[in-house]
Amino acid sequence: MSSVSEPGTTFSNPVIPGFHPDPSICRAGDDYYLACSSFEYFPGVPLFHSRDLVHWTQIGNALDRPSQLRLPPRSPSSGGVYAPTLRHHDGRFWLIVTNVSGDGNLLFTATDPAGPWSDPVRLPGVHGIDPDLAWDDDGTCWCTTAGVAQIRIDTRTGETLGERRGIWSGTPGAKAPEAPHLYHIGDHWYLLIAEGGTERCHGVSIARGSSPQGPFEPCPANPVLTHRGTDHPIQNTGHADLVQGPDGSWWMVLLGVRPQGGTPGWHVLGRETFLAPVTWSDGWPVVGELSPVMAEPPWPLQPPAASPLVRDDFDAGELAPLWISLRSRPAQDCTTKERAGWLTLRARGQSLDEPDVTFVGRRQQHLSCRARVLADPADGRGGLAVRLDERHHYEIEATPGEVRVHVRVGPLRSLVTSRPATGGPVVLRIEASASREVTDARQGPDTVSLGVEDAEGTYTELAALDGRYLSTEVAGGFTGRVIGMYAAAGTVHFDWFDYEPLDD
Ligand code: 6LW
Repeated sequence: MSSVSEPGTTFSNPVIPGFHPDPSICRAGDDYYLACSSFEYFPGVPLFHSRDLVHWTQIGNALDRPSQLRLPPRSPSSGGVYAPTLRHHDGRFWLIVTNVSGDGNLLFTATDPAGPWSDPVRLPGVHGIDPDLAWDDDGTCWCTTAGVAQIRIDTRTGETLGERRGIWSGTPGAKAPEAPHLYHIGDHWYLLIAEGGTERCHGVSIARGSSPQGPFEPCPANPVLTHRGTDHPIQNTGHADLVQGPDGSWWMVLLGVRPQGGTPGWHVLGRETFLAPVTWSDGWPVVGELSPVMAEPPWPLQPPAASPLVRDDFDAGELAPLWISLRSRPAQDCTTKERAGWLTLRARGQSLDEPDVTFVGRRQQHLSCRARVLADPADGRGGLAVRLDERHHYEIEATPGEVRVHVRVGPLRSLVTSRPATGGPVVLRIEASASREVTDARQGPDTVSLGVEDAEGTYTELAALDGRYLSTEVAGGFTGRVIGMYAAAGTVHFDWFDYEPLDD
């Protein structure tokens, strides 16, 4: 039973911090569910549950087996699984996504969003990304994709029915109409889209018509939401989805970023999920304030009973859903069954420069945080890393005789430092500390410290590195930092993993 807070306080945006982009939300009675894109990571499509739209708990990952998610070993970072749409219809949950590195558009269903989800219904006739699902009153299912184009589909067979038609090209002059979502609200069919691209020009626009096929009349106030520019604490706002709150009011989930280091700054946590209120005027949505601190909605909030654990001691048998790997997770490479209470990783690649190295990590969700592991390199080589992709990562690595810090930034790879080790288990630490104050970027308000702890817990820093090189502005792509454990030779065992926020 979760606690209930008094109305009249505030909540913090993002409601799902860390790399959780392209949110899609649905309501089933008093419960809300939300899905995000996941790109090269496996399992894919994290699923969250909430009762108040503010507090979200991850309940699983929709695509948790190879028959659902095939990511070729050499598929590019920020490839893989693009934006989902999650809907509740006809007593079931429906999820449609695009695997741009494999099977294209795929449709899944579940009776319980925590899983298991079905194997995919392939949609070879649906072209484009950002697929949406909407059902007409007669049960016809319309699949709308970026562009914005639409086609009818048979949800049982994946067959397309009829022709693919362009239904709206967005605001004249605005690029990349994408992330379409269709809603039947009152007498209108509303078509919500993102446009301007997912960077600093991102925005949300809407049009309406009397049929799901259009024609659609654009809202005179488009874009109904944008933070275009570089002077807002939340930027790149777009890729939204609408939902009604418990009291019938309307709300929008969307992606945004929180740059640091001045203007235009850089962001390291990826595109995060934010919540904004929506009212209606003349049959058009009006998006309310979107800021880091928000007046709470007019219903009691229900924070989860237990705050997220700092320590995962791998005693639970199955890995928690927040743990993600690169492209696949073969049981022989990643198991908690070999050494009771330990996570054993068996190397699959030679370094984090390789796209399918054995890696188990979690999204960095706080600008300032501390990650620690007790690693036993046994006969191998591995450790603790913070990565954006194969070309942008920092790691502290243990072997039986040495601890070393490696960095990879674009074309540059370097062994920063090393020191002898006595062998056996060693506590490795990565500490990210950044400030949101607008400071001179040359002061490097974003430092990543890597080091070791002795038996008494005394920390020895081996390297303090500039964190801006692990930002999306440097690396590009659609993800954000992930901090995790890896094995790059032989077998490495991990007794526990601590993740501790050091900011609010
Ligand atoms: C997503 C699309 C987009 O599918 O980026 O920039 C893709 N826009 O809406 C990945 O997030």
